[in-house]
Amino acid sequence: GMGRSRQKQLLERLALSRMDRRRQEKLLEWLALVGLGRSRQEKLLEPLALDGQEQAGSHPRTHRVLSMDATLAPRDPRAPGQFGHPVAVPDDKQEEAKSRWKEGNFNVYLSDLIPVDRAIADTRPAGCSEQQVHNDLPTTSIIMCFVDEVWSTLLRSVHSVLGRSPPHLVQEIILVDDCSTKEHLKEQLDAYMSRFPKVKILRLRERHGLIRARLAGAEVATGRTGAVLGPVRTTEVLGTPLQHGVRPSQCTKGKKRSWLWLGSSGEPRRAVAQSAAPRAQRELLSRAGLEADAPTCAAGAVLTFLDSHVECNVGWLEPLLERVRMSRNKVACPVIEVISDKDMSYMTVDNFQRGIFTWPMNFGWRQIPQEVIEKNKIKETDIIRCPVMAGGLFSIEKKYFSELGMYDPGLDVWGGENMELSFKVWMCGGEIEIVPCSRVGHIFRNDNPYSFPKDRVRTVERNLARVAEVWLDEYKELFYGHAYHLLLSAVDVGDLSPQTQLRERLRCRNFRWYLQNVYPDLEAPLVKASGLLMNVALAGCIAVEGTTLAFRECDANNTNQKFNYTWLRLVRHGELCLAPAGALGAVGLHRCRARSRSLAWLHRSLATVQPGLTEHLISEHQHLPRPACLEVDPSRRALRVKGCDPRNPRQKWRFSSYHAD
Ligand code: UD2
Ligand code: MN
Repeated sequence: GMGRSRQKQLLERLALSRMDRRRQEKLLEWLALVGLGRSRQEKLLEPLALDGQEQAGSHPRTHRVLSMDATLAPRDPRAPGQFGHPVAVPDDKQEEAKSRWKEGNFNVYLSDLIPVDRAIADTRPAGCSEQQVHNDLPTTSIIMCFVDEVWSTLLRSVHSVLGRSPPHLVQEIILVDDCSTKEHLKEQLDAYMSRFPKVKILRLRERHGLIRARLAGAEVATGRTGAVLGPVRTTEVLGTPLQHGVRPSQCTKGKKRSWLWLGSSGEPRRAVAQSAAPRAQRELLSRAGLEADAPTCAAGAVLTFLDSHVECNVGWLEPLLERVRMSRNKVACPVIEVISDKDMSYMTVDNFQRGIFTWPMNFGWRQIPQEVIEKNKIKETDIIRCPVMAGGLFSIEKKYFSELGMYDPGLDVWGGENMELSFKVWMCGGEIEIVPCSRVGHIFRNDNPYSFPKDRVRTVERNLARVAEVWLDEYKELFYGHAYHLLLSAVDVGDLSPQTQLRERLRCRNFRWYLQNVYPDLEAPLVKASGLLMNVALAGCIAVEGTTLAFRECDANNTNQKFNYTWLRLVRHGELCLAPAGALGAVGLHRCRARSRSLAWLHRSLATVQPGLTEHLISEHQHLPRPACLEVDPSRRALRVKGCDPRNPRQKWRFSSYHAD
C-alpha cells in the first residue's frame, strides 16, 4: 500500500497536470494495486508533472506515454516463459504436450506452465516511450470474444490488459462467451474474475460466431463520452493562426454535422453547418504540410476489440486512443506480434508492414518497399495507413462504429468481417491505421480450434460474397473470377438490401475510388484481356456483323472486331456474348448474363509443354456432349465449336492485350 502523505504528494503532482479528478484517482488506485516501488512510481508520473509545468495556457495538455507495466518486477523471474522467452517441453512430457495440442491448436501444455502475468520484452521501436499523448484521451471498453478458449491463455490476455493499461482509460473489460462448452469457462471463470471489478462476462445463450458476439459486446459497452472539448488547439496554417474547436454533441447528427469554430477564449466565432467543413479543414492543413493533428470532431467513448489469446505490450493503449482522439473516424490497430504456437515465445515482427488483400479477398501483410521508406524518410514509429485490417485487434469510436452500422449482422461466425469493416471505413470517410508504438502479441494458429456450426469454407465464402456484392461494384467480377466456383454454385448470400441502403445513406465513395486512393498497388484490371480476337496461324480476326459472327481480315480500327475477355469468362462485345448456338457446333451472339455456364469460355492452353500460353477457347455449354473448342471452320469464313485438339492451329486464339494471367 501507499502511505497517506505519499498519496497526497502524488495527488499534487497529478493535479498539476490538470488531469480530471476521476482519472487521477484511478491512476493512483492502479499504482497501489500493482505495488510498484517508490522510484518506479515517480518515473511513471514524471511525464505528467512535467507537462503541468511546461505547458500552461490554452493548449490541451499532453503527457509522455505512460509505461504502465505491472510485470516490471515479475513475481518469479525464473518461471518458464518469463520475459517472453521460449520454453521447451521436457522429454517426459512430450506425449502429454502432444495430446493437449488440439485443445487450442497450439502448445496448451506450455501455456499452462508459464505465468498468467508473465513479463514480456518491450518491443516498441525507439522513440515510442518519449511520444506525447493527450491527458484527455477518451476511455475505452475492451471487448474480447471467446469460444472454448484455453484457460491460461484467456487469463493471460486479461492480465496483460489489466497490467499494462492506464486504468483511467479502461472503462471495462467485456468478455463475451460465445456459448463455450468447456466447464472451466463457467463458474470457475466467474469466480476468478470477480476480484477484478472492471471485468464483466457476457454469456451468449447460443453460438453466434465471432462477428455477432462482438456486436453483442458493443451493445452492452458502457463507455462514457470523453470530456467536452473547449478550444482545442491553435495551429499555424500558412502563417495564419487557425483556432478550431468542436462540441462533441454536434458531431453526432448523422452525416450532416455542424461545426463550431471557437475563438481563442472559447466563444463561438462562426458556425459552419455542413459536412464539408472537416474535410476542407484537413485539406487546408495538408496543403500547409501539416497533418490535421487537432481533433476534427471530438471522440467519445471507444471500443477496443481483442482476441482471447493475446498479450498486450507496454504502452499499447494510449497510442491507439490518441489516434481516435485526433479524429473519430480513425480506426487504430496495433502491430500484431507473434506468440509462438510451439514454444510460447513472444516474437517481434518486421516493421513497415501494411495490411492488404489479394484476390479473392485473402488478407495478408505487405512490406512497404525499401526505396519508398528511404525516399519518404518513413520512421519506424510513423503511422501506417492500411487498405485493410487483420480484423482482430483495433480501437474504434463507439458512436462512429454504430454510425457505420457496426458489422453487417448477416455475416456468419468467422471471416470476411475485417474486409467489410475496412472497405466501409475507407469508402465512407474514415481511415484504417497501424500504430507502430502499440504492440500486441497474438497466438497464430494453423486451424480454428472450435467447430463451425456450418461448413467452414462455405461460411467464409458466403461472407466474402456478401462483402463483394455490397462494396465491390464492378470489381466484384475480380472476386468471382478468382473464386469462380462461387459464381456457378450460386451461393445464397441472403438479403443485402439493409447493407446497400446503409451505403447509400452514408453516401460512401465507390470501390474505384478506394483502389485509386487507398490501395493503388493492387492489380485490378476490370477485364482479363481485350482487343482483337485473332487466330495467328490464319492471320484473321473474329468480327461482329449485325447479329452474326464472321472470320475476317484483322482491322485494329474496326470496333466490330473488339472483344473483352472478362473475369466471368465471357467473350464480350458490348452487351453481346460469344456462345455456342446449339448442339451442331454453330457459334453466335447472345445477350450476356453474368452467371452462366453456357456463355463462359475457358481461355487456356491445351499443350502441356507450354502451360503459360493462353490460346484455346473452351466452352462447356450444356448442349455440347463434351467441352469443345472455338475454331475457324474449313471455309475460313465462319466459326464453330469442335472437339479440342491441341495441335489444330485453327483452334488457337489470342487477344491483342492481356491485363492479367
Ligand atoms: C483473424 C483475426 C480475428 C478475426 C478473424 C476472422 C487477428 C489477430 N485475428 O483470425 O480476430 O477477425 O480473422 O476474420 O487479426 N470466436 C468466437 N466465436 C466463434 C469463433 C471465434 O467468439 O464462433 C473468438 C475466438 O475465440 C477468438 C476470436 O473470436 O478470440 C477470433 O477468432 P480466431 O482467433 O480463431 O481468429 P484468427 O486469429 O484466426
Ligand atoms: Mn486469433
